[in-house]
Amino acid sequence: MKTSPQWKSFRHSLGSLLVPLLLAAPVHGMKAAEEILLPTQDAFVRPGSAADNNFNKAQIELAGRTGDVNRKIYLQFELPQTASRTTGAGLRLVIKGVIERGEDSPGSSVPFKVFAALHDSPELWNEASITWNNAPGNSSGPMVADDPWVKVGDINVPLPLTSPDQVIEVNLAGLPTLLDNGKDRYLTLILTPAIQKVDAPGLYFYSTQADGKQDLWPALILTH
Ligand SMILES: [Ca+2]
Repeated sequence: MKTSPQWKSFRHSLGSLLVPLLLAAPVHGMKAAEEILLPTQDAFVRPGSAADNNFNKAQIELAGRTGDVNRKIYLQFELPQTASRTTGAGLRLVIKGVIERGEDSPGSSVPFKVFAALHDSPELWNEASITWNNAPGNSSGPMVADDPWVKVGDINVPLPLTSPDQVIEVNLAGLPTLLDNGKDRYLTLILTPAIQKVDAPGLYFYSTQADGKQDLWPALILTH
């Protein structure tokens, strides 16, 4: 995947975040380069009465609620040849809004986890047909992903949000090892809630269906 146009657009909108990173490299005598990958597929899934429904929408939703309003996110990336040299990784997401908590919930944050696995075919799942019932790695419950997925990072997003279109970046500390050891070309990240409570708050993020808003799409940032 070519990086330049994407990189430029991100630099334009998120320059305040990237510039310090870029400036830091020569100071430390490193030649770190950042590669920004956009998902080739993204969707979310819900259990229960929605378990056979496909949610390939302009937003991807995550929530640690119980029952059929629980939500997991699936993101797929096509990896570049340089992926095996990755030394650091982060998942950038732009929050479009909050799935409000119910009156009975004390929730003041949204903790979630990111699981990763490599695979050799982009057809492992498709954003237009994935459901809770046919999603790979989804037989062990709402807060985990099956083997061979491994947890590579987590985050706890405090509420209320600090700004419209708030940007978060999940440090995927476990991903470089996975990329170094694997040869397969496709990466699927599964985002699961880290809690499960009735009416727990959730988040929804811009997806790649947010037309003309590429700056707001999910992005995997690889440093190598
Ligand atoms: Ca999608």
